[in-house]
Amino acid sequence: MTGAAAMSSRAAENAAPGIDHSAHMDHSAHMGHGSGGYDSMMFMTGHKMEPGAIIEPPGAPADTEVDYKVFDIEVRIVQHEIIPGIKAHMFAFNGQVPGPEFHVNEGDWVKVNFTNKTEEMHTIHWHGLYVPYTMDGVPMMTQDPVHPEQTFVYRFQAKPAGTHWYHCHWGTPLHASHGMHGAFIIHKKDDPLKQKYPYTRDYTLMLEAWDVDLAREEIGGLLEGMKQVNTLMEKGRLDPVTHGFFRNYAEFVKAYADGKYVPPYLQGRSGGLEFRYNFFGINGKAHPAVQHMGIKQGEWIRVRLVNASDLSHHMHLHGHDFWWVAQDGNELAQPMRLNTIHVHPGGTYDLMIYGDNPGYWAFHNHRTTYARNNGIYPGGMHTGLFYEDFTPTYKPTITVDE
Ligand SMILES: [Cu+2]
Repeated sequence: MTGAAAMSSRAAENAAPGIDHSAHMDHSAHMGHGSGGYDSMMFMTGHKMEPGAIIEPPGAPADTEVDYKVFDIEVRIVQHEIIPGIKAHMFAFNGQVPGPEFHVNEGDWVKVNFTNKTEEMHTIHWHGLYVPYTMDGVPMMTQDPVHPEQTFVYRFQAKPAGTHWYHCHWGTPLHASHGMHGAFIIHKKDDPLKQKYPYTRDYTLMLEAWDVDLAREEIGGLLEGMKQVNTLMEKGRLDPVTHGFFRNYAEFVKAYADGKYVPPYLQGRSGGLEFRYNFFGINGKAHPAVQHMGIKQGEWIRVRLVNASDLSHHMHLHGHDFWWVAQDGNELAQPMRLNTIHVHPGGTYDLMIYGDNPGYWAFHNHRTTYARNNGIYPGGMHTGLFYEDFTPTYKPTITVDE
């Protein structure tokens, strides 16, 4: 009953004039759509198309009430070089892949002016953060997508502490993996992890997978499609039913029953966005272009793994064990000593490594399919742990980069 009541007040707020929502409210309560899903779609109600619009959702303090740390972030399409010879089309935050890494302190107030410099729609979802729901970045559920040349202002308090990330939540399978991801690190005051493992360096490794062929074709196609939709919307000629924009679940069901709308999953497209990932990487690069991690004998380093792909990875360190100390930003009650860790899609994993075995050591995905470039091994998700105060007794004939 609580869910149904909450839904009905929100549905009333979002209802277009003259639309009676009472019928579907009842239906939704029974069908389990009461507290989310299509019922909170806001697309066609109060939705702003104008380029240049600054969208300030409710739910967070104003500039005068708290002291915000302000960040400006924009998305545009770039040709990003993964390794020499391979440039891929990507949606890039501030022109870089991955996006800028945020470092804030627990409890800081954060304001992010997010500007869309592409012809596509986007949002930002703050993965793992306790933001107000109006700032959560899920299109059709908590906000309208951010249209071309618009700015959406995200405001929230940085919590909880730990390793988190952010990504686009519009067209997530393509957008989030193909550029729109970055780390969001919230530092804890007197971090207990730093006291237990007195690390002096802190590395973030965003784990990535790309289908560079699909990205090229699909981004081109999306931009064409979006241009058509934008033009129709501007002229007031967009037919919401044909284009699949509904205010609620009941409208969707009715349009389908009336034969006016054929959902994409029933259309001729077989498989839709079917990714055949052919490049894998760390921090925007594939081996051998991936940067190595430095360490010295007797030094602790912290390594934050963030899986920004929708694949599972199995990261293995040579010559050492590491201590797995946190997952999804939260310190583990019982750290685990491992040399291979299973990294779930979307998850973050914090490792501590102690330098006690000087040498050059691989740290790579042990699912070797993902340690290839276009099928050729070695490549992909592979980096190195390189001792800096180390005189090698043997150097292979190929270069070992310092
Ligand atoms: Cu996007």
